[in-house]
Amino acid sequence: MGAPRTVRGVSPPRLLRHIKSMLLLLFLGTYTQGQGPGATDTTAQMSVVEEQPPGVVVGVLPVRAGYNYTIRETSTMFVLYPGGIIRTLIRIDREALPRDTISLFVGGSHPQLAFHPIDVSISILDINDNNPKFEESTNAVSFQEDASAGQQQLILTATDPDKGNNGTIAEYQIVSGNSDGKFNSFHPV
Ligand SMILES: [Ca+2]
Ligand SMILES: [Ca+2]
Repeated sequence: MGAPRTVRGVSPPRLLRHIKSMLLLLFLGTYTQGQGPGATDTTAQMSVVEEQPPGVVVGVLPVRAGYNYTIRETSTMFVLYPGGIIRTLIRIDREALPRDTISLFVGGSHPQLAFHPIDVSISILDINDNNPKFEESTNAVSFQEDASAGQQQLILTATDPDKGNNGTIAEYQIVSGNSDGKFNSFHPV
């Protein structure tokens, strides 16, 4: 057995301290990248619940003093107020949008300092504002007159454009025309 292994003449206890120092530097470097002004003030994530009246505050951008900010492409849904305040311009219907998240590019200009871009991502949050609908208003099924109990016929399922639980159909009910109780409905799992 030879002497304990060393790296570039660094003995094991020193090597351990060396590794610890490197890890600490790596951690601080990563932390600074994630938290520093260079990373956080050029992006902004916010959200707003759909179907609210126009003028609702969506969020506040990380603006810099002395800058003048504008939304670079005209937005039909959001407006930027002094101080970096973003408000809705219209009542937003999530179901009418091609996607749930809207991206805005906001630019800040300053007479002396560098351009300050901010990528803004706004999530439109769902409310349960739609009822399930059948694609066809009528759905014809037929049973033999002498059919035994328990015979089944499928009807087309309904759809609900809301998201997640808001758009999940838990059960179907026969609401009229079954006064003598000859039929029953159930939702196949
Ligand atoms: Ca719904
Ligand atoms: Ca909805």
